[in-house]
Amino acid sequence: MIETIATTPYDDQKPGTSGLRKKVPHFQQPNYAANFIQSIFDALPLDGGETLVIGGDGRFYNREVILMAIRMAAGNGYGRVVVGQNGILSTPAASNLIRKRGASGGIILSASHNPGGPNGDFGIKYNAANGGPAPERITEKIYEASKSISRYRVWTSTAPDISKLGETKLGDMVVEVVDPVADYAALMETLFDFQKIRDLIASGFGIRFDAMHAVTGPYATEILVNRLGASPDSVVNAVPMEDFGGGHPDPNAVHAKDLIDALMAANGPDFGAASDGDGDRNLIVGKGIVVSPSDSLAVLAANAHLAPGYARGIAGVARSMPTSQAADRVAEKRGIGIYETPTGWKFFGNLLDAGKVTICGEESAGTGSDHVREKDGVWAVLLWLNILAERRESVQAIMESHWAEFGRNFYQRHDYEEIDSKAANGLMESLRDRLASMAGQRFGTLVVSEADDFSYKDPIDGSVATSQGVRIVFSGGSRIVYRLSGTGTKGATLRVYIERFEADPAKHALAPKEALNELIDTADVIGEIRKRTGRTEPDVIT
Ligand code: G16
Repeated sequence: MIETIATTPYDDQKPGTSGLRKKVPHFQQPNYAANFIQSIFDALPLDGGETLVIGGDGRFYNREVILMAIRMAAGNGYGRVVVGQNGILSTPAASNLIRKRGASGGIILSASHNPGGPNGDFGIKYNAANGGPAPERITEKIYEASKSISRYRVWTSTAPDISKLGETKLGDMVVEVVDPVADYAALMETLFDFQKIRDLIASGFGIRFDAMHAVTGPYATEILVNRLGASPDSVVNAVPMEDFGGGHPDPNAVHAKDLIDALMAANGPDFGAASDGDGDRNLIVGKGIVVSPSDSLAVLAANAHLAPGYARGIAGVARSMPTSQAADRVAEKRGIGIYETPTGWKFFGNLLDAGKVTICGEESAGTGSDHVREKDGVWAVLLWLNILAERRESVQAIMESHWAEFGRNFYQRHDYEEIDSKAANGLMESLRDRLASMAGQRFGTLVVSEADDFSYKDPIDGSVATSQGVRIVFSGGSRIVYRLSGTGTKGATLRVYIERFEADPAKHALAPKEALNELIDTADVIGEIRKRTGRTEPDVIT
């Protein structure tokens, strides 16, 4: 029986860069999650009988909300839900299932790389029928619905056991519990030369994949160990845990330090990688070298044709605005399209659907292709392995020859976390106020050539996104970009992105910090970061 439960709205359910993210206790307020899920359903044109994919990254509170979402799907007329066993689905695997099953959409429970546990973070996002994050016109509708919600609909009886594979019914709706890995692993086999990668690994090429006690453990174990022959101990922290083992599942230099240390050791493995809470981000490390996400995008774009799934070449590349312009250099040389979008995977969806681009990437450790409509951590690892298996060179050698061919875009992102929101907004406002007078100003040897607040007009549907980050460009093409994160759950996070192009191969071996020295100092002068936030150092540098 469908029950209609009275509720009252919350005023803070505006989705951010990637869905609604809050602390777990915030989500545990009465009806908080149910309100948001009903707002999703209310925002959609549902005819009844549709298929909905449901899954999450296994973090604390995942199971409760999944069971609720199943009952609410039945209460709102869905014909079928496809749920990952035990509620587990990585974000790219969910995207794949939505597409493969012709679902009208999917609900993915994750706060991505943010920590989990009873006092950690939780999140809900909706992905549309193309498998990609809902575009802003839908997230706006969801937010509007959440502001006036007065009831939600739920099927009275409890949801079926989601630990058992197979189909059951809840009212008229079929609940299908699926193996979270099977369809995804099958898709990977269509894109990459598994035999070549198996040969590489069998030749003694050592790998280490750090699943950070998050969702990719089962995916990496099945693909790298069972199908590609890596030794079982090459996948570490492989068991997903509700609190990620107390860690922070963000594959960066701070939180994946163990992995990086292992790869810096003289007798360490040849290739290291890590993924995040929900499996869409990736970190690539070679023996003695950490590959920056922007460089990784450029290398994958330049070499994708070495993998069978991309043998015919790629149509184009898209990157988020703050991502370094290394990929642009590949696109220019290869004569393919290059697109610059705001931060957020949702902005790539239209370009991928229209066939304008094949590969997309972001500085925030996300790369992916048109095989799904999300960034995909394990995919990036497999494409790297396929390239390494073809080229039989070290990661270091591949990076050096890439820079020699295309030049090197030195790059760093500086994060100032949990700063006072007022101070952060003041800093951004002050920058915006000064934009018009910025061109021509000199800072040391740097002269500003242009300065703006990035806005984007989607070339496919004409939608416009404004205030997407302040760009200060200097003559010669160096850049400083300032923006506030849209995924934090406490205070504000200021991100400062710093980039300089170097054509001279004799200078490519410099450490990024050295190469970017003057720009780093200038970022503080122009942004008045110390003065306005009281911070003298960033919390994280990636
Ligand atoms: C999300 C989005 C990404 C975005 C990232 C960082 O990643 O999906 O597209 O680049 O947030 O956003 P921000 O700089 O606003 O924090 P994820 O992995 O958290 O879903």
